[in-house]
Amino acid sequence: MCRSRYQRLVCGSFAALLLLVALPQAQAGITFQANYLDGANEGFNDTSVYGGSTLGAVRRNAFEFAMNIWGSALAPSYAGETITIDASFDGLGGTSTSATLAEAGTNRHWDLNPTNPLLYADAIANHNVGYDILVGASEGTAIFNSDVDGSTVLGTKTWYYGTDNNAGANQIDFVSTALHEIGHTIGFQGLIAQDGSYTGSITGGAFSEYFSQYDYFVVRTSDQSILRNLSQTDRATAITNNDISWGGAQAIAANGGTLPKLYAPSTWASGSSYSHLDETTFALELMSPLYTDGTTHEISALTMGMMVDMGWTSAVPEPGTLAVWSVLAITTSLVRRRRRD
Ligand SMILES: [Ca+2]
Ligand SMILES: [Ca+2]
Ligand SMILES: [Ca+2]
Ligand SMILES: [Zn+2]
Repeated sequence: MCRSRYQRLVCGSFAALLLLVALPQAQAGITFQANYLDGANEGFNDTSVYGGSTLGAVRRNAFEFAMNIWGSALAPSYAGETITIDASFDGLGGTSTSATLAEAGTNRHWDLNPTNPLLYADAIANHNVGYDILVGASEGTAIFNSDVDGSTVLGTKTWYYGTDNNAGANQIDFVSTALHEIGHTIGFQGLIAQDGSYTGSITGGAFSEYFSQYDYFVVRTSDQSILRNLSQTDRATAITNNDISWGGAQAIAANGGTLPKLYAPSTWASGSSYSHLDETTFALELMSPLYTDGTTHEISALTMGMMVDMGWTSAVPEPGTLAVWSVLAITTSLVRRRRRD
């Protein structure tokens, strides 16, 4: 059933998905491109000799390989649909046994319907409306930890920049990490805080708090209440009590009819809790919070189901709604992926 405007969009996206299945050659995919922010001779521009190439070139090749996997997996809603990611390598620190591998997120959210406190990550907003809302502005940011390649952080472990998913025992697969972070940049990211409040806000907006297209689908596992409809206190309890799951129809179907469990350890982990699949249940899933040896380069049906639930491949809305968008005046925090040995 399609009742609200939002649900109509989801139904439209399902029709588009069926078309994609029937006519795969007709879909060109979405173009992902990187805007490398590193300085001369560091990060993605590092000129150190690496194999027969340079370290920077090898890093760029691996990141672009990951972007192309996402680009092929998503169907465009308009000609030339492009997602630009600000990408860099920076020292994010860590210890010999634990480190943030990378962090990423959308660069902004958009309010597509002022009568509803629902915000869309930039890339999904573009996809929904059928054009680039803010031309010239990158949609997301991904920062990778350059310290991993040093001898202190995670000891002798280093990044593996090959694209063949063949990282050695002492290596961390960069492509799978990049795939994970790109997922965050295109909307796999909630706006809830540890205290159960939503951090989205709009200057002059009609609502006191706003939630994202990700928050829209989170439910309390124990009674399947929609999380955003609970009191702030009850939300705070659920997100630190292993009691949240994904309530979107496409992902549930991809998970065999069971609501996919989300990561909600008893101790709130900023950047990890809530905005990932549950680590214990889904250790090898792309969007689990911890890097696990054996992670693949596959965007699973479960992950794609969550993306479709959130609006990817949805149809372009009616032109009559185009005049009402407003800019969200918040800076979005970044979501992290960690390594723990
Ligand atoms: Ca840098
Ligand atoms: Ca843009
Ligand atoms: Ca290291
Ligand atoms: Zn993550």
